[in-house]
Amino acid sequence: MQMTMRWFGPDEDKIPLEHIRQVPGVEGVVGALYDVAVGDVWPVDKIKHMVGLAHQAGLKMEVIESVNIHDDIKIGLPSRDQYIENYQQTIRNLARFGVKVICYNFMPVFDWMKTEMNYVLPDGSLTMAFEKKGIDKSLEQVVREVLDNSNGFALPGWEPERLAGVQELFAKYKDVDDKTLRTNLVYFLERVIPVCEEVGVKMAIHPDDPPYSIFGLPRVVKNRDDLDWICNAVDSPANGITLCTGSIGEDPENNVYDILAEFTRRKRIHFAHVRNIKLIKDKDFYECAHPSPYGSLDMYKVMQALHDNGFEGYIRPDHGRFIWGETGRPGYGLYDRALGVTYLVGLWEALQKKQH
Ligand code: DNO
Repeated sequence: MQMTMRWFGPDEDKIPLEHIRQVPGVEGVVGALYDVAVGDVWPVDKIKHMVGLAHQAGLKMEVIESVNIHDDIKIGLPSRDQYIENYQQTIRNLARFGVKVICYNFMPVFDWMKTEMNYVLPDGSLTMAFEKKGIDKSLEQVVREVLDNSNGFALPGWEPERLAGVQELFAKYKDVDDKTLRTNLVYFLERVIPVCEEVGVKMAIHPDDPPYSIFGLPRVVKNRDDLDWICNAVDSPANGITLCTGSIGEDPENNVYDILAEFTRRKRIHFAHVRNIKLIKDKDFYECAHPSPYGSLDMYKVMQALHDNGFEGYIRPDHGRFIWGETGRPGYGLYDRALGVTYLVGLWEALQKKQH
C-alpha cells in the first residue's frame, strides 16, 4: 500500500506540497495537468516540471488523476482515432517520468455529480451531498449551481467551456446507449492497453459517480458485474480499476467489501479512493468524516478487504469536509483529508500487526 494525496498543481492548488509532505504516512501526490485541453497530448516539458516539483518536495508522483477521455471517444465519432492516438502519446510521455498508474473515467458529460457543494453537518463542518431532488431541474441550472458553488476553484472534470454547451453535448449522446458506450470503451482499451503494457503503465477506471443513470445518460461502471466485464473485455493486468468506495457505496445494492476483496485478489485494483459516505434516504447521501461511526461504510472492513487480499497499489483518502475554518476547492481541503490519511494508516498498521 502506498498512501498519497491529490494535488492540483502550483497554480490550481492553494495547498503547498510542503504541507502535504508533513502529513504522516503520505509518500506521494496524485497529479494532473489542468492547462491542457481534454484530448490534447500532454507535453513532455509540462510533465517534467510537475513531476519535478513533487520530487523537490520529497514526494513521489506515480499516479495521475485523471487523463480525461474526450467525449468523441465515448460517443464513438470518427475523430476518436486522433484523440486515441493523442492518449497513447500522453501515456508514453507520462511513463518517461515514472508514472505507473493513470486514473480515468468513462462517464458521459459529467465526471461526478453532487447537488450540494457546501452541505452543513451538525458539527458545523461543510461537505458535499447528492440529493435526487437537486437534479430535478434544467441541465443548465444543475451545471450553474455546481460551478457557482465551487468557492472560486476549478473543479476536476467540470470544464466550464465544455459544459457551456451542455445541451449540445447531450444531443451528441442521443444515440449512445449502454451497449454503444461499452463498445466504445472496448475500442479505446484495445488501443491503449498495448501501449501501457509496452511502457509499464496501468490504466485504472473510476466507477460512475453516482453508480446509476442520471438524466437518462448511459452508465457502464456501476457494480461488480460491470467491473468484471471491463477486466475481461481486455484481459490484461494493465487494464484495471480505481476502486472508489464512496462511488461504489452510493448504491446500497453494491457490496463494497466483497467487490474490494475480489478485485484485489484478481490484482486489478491499482488505485483506491477510500472515503466514507452517509446514506440518508433512498440513495441520497452526504460525504462524511472518514471514521466508520460517521458513515454507512465500515472502514475497518474496507481496509481489511484490501489488506487481507494482498493490496499493493496506491491509496488516497478521498474528499474531506471543511473543518477548522478552512476554505478552498470543495472536497479538497487539507485538514480533513489529513485526518483521513492518519486514520487509514492507523487501520492499516493494526491490520498488519494483527497478522504477525
Ligand atoms: C472528484 C473525483 C473525480 C475523479 C474522476 C476520475 O473529486 O473523484 O473527478 O477524479 O472521476 O477520472
